[in-house]
Amino acid sequence: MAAETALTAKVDGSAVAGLALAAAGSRHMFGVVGIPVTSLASRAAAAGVRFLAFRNEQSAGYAAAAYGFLTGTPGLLLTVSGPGCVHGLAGLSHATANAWPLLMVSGSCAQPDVGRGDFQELDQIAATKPFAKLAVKATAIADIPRLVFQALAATVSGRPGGCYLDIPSDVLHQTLTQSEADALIAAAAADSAASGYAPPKHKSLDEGIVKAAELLHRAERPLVVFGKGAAYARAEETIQKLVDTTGIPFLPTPMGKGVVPDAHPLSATAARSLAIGQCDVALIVGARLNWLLHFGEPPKWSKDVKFILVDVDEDEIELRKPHLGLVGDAKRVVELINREIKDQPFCLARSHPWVDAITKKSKDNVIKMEAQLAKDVVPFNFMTPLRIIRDAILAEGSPAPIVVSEGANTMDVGRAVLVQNEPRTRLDAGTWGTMGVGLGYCIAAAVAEPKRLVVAVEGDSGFGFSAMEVEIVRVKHLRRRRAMRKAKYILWI
Ligand SMILES: Cc1ncc(C[n+]2csc(CCOP(=O)(O)OP(=O)(O)O)c2C)c(N)n1
Repeated sequence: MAAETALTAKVDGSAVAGLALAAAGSRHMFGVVGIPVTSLASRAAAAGVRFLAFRNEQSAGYAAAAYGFLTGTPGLLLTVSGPGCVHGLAGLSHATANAWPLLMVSGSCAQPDVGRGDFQELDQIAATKPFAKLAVKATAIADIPRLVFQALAATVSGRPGGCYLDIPSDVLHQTLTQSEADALIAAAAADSAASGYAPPKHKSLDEGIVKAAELLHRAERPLVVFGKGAAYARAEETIQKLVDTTGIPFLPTPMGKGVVPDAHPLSATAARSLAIGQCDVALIVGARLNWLLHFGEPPKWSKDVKFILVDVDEDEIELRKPHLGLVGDAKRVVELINREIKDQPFCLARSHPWVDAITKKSKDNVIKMEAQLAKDVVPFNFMTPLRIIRDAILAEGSPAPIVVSEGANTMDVGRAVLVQNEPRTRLDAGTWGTMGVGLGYCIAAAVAEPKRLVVAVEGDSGFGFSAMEVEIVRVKHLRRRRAMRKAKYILWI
């Protein structure tokens, strides 16, 4: 009798959304509540999705974006309608620019009141569309489960990015029975398992893999470059194997740092200009040939360099027109290259002129930088505090702390000085150079990687964009005593 009552009990749209998010595997949601989504947040929390309440949707969005990168699962952002949605656009667009999976869920005004000047009324589909891979609206309660699963799947399919789900307030208040809700959620989960998360089908890679291995083998000055796409794809073991077996020097982009340890002897980070200026074949894995890599063009790169571009998105290959394009998941493609090389192994000796040139240049540059770092300059320049922070981070050992970095000089100098020996341990302003990401990133890192210490190294302007969220880091959602005990160093730059 009790079970029957439970199944015939009515649940509203907020509860159905919370249950669907939980059923799809979501564990955390970042956002700001208010009309009409307060109940959605509490229903989701009751279903097992922890809600992290922020001061501003902008920071909550940056947190959701970083969470997507760190966990490889969609970060959730919840906002109210109108201005809340507009604030959320910062996180939605940042996620899409960085190719990180994020689902923004916003309440919106009641459908019958559209066009009548309702409270916080906005055409939120039109507002979010330019920044989202998919922007959909639930027009009735029965739509919610299917759209939750569809939008979550879209965030991670192909090139990851931001998606948007709009739930009008009348839909949040509609009801159906618990058993109807359960059936809709089960059907949406089954549909998604059948189609949603399946990797996109690409042309056969066989020919391309043989060509890639040949190009690397025949190159006089090969280079492996990897970015945060490789970090997102968990390609660390396969890329390190490639570097170790072939002896090819490597260069990470800022958030690719740590995919192969910075301390590895074949790191070309300290000889970046030489490496990209003189390499004749560059294997680019999970990194775009955008401004961060000087568009792959002279004068930074040689005009004759042959790019082998590995990207999950065919459009990226079309855009860059590399010598050889390989469409696929970074980890899988590099695994195939490793397998091909295993049949015809080659390894550049440390005495190879190219490796030797990079190693020498790196050593010279490191010696120069260490001489600068050794000086205790007071009042602080950028080098002295960053050396103190670097040494403190290295002293933590493994699991390595996650470094959150923003600012102009702070971030640039920090990139050179701070060492990443484990993947996904650097979070910075990213592809868009976005200031304001810092505190949201810290909160995301603390919940996504609870065993790692989080170290924020920020310029005062960057910090000021989201400083108030520090209250959430320290008081609301981390166990205070643990957080305080772990805060061994607080340095202001
Ligand atoms: C959203 C956004 N607004 C503005 C900027 C422009 N901008 C670039 S760096 C910077 C401030 C850097 O200063 P600070 O954080 O103090 O770092 P420092 O240069 O002192 O290391 C600003 C405002 C930006 N990159 N992003």
